[in-house]
Amino acid sequence: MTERPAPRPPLDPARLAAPLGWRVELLDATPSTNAYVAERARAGEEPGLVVVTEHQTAGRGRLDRAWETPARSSLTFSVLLRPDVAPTSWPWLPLLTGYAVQAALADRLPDIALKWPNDVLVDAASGPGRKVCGILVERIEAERGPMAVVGVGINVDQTLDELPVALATSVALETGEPVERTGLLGQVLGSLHGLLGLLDDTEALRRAYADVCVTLGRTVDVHLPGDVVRRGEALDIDATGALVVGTGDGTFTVAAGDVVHVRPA
Ligand code: BT5
Repeated sequence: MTERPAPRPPLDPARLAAPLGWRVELLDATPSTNAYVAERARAGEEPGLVVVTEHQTAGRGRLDRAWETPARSSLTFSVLLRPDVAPTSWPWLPLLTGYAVQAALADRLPDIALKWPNDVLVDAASGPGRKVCGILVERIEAERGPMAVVGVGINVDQTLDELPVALATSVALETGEPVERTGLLGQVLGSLHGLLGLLDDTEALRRAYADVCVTLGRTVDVHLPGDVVRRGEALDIDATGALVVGTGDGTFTVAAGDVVHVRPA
């Protein structure tokens, strides 16, 4: 007879260390924390709301892709923000979020890295890597101006057969140890909250981001809408957070919002 695995423990809001001024709400299940928080924002919610769910049943990725996670296996949450920065700095928010997640996980996953624009990967130094976290930042028009819904999905405790795609992993799979999700959630929220100030200094953010970004220096295929693929060497991140790609004919830049995929060539 095969032994049933022990049920996964729930998150414990009483033990969650939430950043000052952020209000954390925990839902048993919801289709998408991004959709839920966007709705609350349109209904007048103030920045600082954090919604976490134990079971996201219709999680969204970029460009209508799906984000799939079994109940209690991961961290799926969204933070509502009203960044008080110039419109040119907004594209940095998803990159900053990836940076904050990698900073929070770096103790446990020393080879964690970012793939531009905002995939958080492990073991990506010489290959495609495995995705441990996905980020979806959406801008919404609320009554009192634009707001950002910062959505984060971190694979924490999934087993290999609970991951929806081959090049995915979870923190527990990588470390071989169980992970206490409430503590990790507190660390990730603290990291994001603490690093948000970098939006005011995008040059410092650019340098910090470039340091942990495995895309730079690689030959990449940039997949654009309409099945257009452009190959070149990823040279730099520019002041707006766009990727600068060198080709035999010069350079081109591509903004995070315009890209379908960036893949090692
Ligand atoms: C992302 O999109 O990576 C953004 C994912 C954001 C999820 C969070 S969870 C909280 C919040 N609420 C939401 O509804 N969403 C946000 P993208 O780069 O488009 O990657 C999506 C692709 O990743 C899919 O097409 C699959 O190939 C793959 N994928 C799906 N689930 C995955 C998982 N758990 N781990 C790794 N890869 C996954």
